[in-house]
Amino acid sequence: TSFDYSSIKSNIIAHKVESYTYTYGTAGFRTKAELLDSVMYKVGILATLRSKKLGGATIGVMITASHNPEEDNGVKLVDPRGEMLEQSWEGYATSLANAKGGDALAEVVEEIVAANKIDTEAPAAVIYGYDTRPSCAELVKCLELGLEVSGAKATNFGLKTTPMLHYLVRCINTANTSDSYGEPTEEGYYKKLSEAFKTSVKGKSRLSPLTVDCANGVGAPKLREFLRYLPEDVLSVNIMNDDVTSLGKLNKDCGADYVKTQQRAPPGSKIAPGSRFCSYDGDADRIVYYFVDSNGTFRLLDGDKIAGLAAMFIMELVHDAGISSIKVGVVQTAYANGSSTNYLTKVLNVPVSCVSTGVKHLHHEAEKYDVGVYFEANGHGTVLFSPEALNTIKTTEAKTPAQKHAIDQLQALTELINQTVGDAISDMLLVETILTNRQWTCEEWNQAYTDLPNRLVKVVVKDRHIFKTTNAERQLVEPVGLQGEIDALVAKYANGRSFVRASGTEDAVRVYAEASTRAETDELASKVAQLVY
Ligand code: NG1
Repeated sequence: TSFDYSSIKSNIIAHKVESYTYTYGTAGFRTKAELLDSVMYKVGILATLRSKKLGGATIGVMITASHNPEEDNGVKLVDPRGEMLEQSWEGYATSLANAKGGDALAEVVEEIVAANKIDTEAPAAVIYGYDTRPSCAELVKCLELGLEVSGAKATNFGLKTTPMLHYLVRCINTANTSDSYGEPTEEGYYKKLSEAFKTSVKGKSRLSPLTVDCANGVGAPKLREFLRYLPEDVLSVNIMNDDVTSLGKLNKDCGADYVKTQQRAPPGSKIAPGSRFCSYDGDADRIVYYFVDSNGTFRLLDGDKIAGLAAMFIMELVHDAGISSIKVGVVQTAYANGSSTNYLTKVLNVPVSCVSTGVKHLHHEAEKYDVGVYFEANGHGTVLFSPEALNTIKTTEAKTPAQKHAIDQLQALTELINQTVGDAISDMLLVETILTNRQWTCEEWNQAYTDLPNRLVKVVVKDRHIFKTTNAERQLVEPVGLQGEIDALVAKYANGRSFVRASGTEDAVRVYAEASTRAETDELASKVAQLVY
């Protein structure tokens, strides 16, 4: 197969809705599945071009719409080290997707080729995977056509969680190097994580069973498969919401997004004081934990709580290992609860950066630390170890048994944590490792700090693009004057904080508010929403 302009032109899949404009945003392309066939074809071409540009390195394509409803779908590209597509290429993705007709498409392709000095005859390798959505089968065919006309060596990895695909891309590109990330198979992923977990909890008593809500998505079969690698006496898990065959069930009244936004357990979950629950989202790249306390009150342990737990544990290990050169940092967004930021900066004394919403922003900022812990409040995040930190952990020689234990624990964490992207299975194992080592209940974990009451409201406006922000999205610069009005409202509330930004994934504006009490928080959120409307 080779790169063939005439075939690229003649095989183009027409746009279903002429007037629709596609944007490659923080989550790639995402919209109603029926609008995506033309986009998939072009993403195939884009992935090929990206691979050719990078000397034939393997590029990943994941078809999923994550926590969105079942009728939606989406697609995102994965760069060679398992990271999200480099930002400068997002514009190419958008231009390709909006090109109507063969000639327009060929023109955009030529522009990308020229701008990046791509040798169209260079080799290209692309792997792809997809979630459980019924629309995936059809969309995969469109992607395959795009890969074929552009001459990529394409490999279908089938049903995968998003983080598994990221893992596979990194493994393939680092195979047979000193930087090898693991065996490039699903089994390799299970083995790596399960072995690291066994090491991490060695000698500790197993905790009570954990119930995992898999959002009726791909996390269900994959978690079940993974558990075959972990004996029941090491980790005990009950799986719920694992129906991936009935139509309409994916993410419906369950999953991480439901639990985080509704601040309640999915209907039907038999949650009682003492039990420990977590929820994945539809492609298993997010996780939140929760429990009911002794008073029967629902308590959410979200991404902020996970970040706090992970930072606390890693800082102690680094200290016990006697490796003072390794500095830990945490990255959050404006949606992080004010109490969590306070806990991190005042109690843990760890540096915290705040960046714009979207995992790519957090990921890049986290790379600036020796160990960068990053989580969005909604449960999407991971921990990154810099190459120097990895090397230090590997080469430090212990002088005492306690120091050896800490170094071994750190080493196991570097294997346990999926360092390409947030991963519900891997993050779950991280939390379980920490709780097991501490012999903690969720209630004890939750004691680190008390969340300020908070409210997230979605406001549908005529044109969300008029809302322009600065300062990691915490302040509006346009519409002119609106920020002043928000500030005046916020000033009336103790511990008040509120900000407004346009969603990158939905046609709406989001209003966030927090304050000392539930009533004040709701009032502040609704008043700010009225300003926006
Ligand atoms: P938008 O729609 O831009 O707010 C949402 C989430 C992000 C991130 C992206 C990508 C909130 C408030 N926003 O972004 O954190 O996860 O989706 O999926 O949770």
